[in-house]
Amino acid sequence: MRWMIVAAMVALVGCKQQAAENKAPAAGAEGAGGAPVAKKLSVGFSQVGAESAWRTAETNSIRGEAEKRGVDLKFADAQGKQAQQIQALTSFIAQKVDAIVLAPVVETGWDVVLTRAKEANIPVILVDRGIKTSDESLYTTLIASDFVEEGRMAAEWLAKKTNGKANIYELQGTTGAAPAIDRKKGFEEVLAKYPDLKIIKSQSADFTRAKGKEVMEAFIKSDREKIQAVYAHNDDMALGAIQALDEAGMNPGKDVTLISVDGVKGAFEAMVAGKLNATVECNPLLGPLVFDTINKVRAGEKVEKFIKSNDQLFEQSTAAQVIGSREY
Ligand code: GYE
Repeated sequence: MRWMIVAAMVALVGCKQQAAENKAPAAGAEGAGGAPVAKKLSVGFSQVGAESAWRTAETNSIRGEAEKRGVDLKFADAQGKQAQQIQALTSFIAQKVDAIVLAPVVETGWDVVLTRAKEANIPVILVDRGIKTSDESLYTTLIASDFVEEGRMAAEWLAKKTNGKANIYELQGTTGAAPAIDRKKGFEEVLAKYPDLKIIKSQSADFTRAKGKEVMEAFIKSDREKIQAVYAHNDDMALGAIQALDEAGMNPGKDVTLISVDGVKGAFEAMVAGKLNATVECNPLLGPLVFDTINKVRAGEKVEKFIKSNDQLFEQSTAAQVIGSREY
């Protein structure tokens, strides 16, 4: 009897050890008893804020993917302030994270903090917005859409829709942000070919629905009879503008042609309702690509400097068919 108990105990200990070994994928790390312990990948993510439905979709995609993969994600919401993003990055560097994911609110002013990340050997992955820097080695790659191309697509569509003739009112994104600068640039590039397609007024509404409504109200107050088209750098601002036009009794989608960028659910709903005319998609579901890229970089594989999402334009006429399959 006694030998049986001893044998059972030996077998049990053996089993436990085997289980511990199976659970130990990490290289180098060792637990208290000498058994290897898994080290989670730690990633710091500095997000702009929560100004738009697009951004919320991006946050959910990156957080959701981190959870799925068991990544220790340190998430910092900067509430639209670059100073807070710099603070977050400084703290990620102090915590010696394995990688930093940065969605930069504006294009300039990153060199000092990114130099610190580089000195600490922490790869920086830019997501959704690019930066201007004199030293491209300060970041590993940019995963984003081509905003200049989005602006061009919006203008070509509007030119066709209006036969090259319209008074346009533009709602710009956050001043100094890559998507605001580039969506304007691409749009104006195409406008140069159409002398009667003109931007009459252009103002920043910070990518939010509330400011989109406010700025549109001011445009209506001063220019009511002139307004024929609205180009908004994102859907949220267009939705705010639609509200202002509705309240002024101006028939958005019919008397006033509206086009915006992002392709969020709310934009599709507005198209189905006949109030928004078109939207240029910009993919926010970057989570899987972000972590695949981090893994590649850590494995020493070379990655492209610009990993581009492919976007397409959606019109009112197909919105009802497509809306059910939209993921954000
Ligand atoms: O279009 C807008 C958001 O950086 C691409 O930021 C992103 C933009 C997006 O607030 O809705």
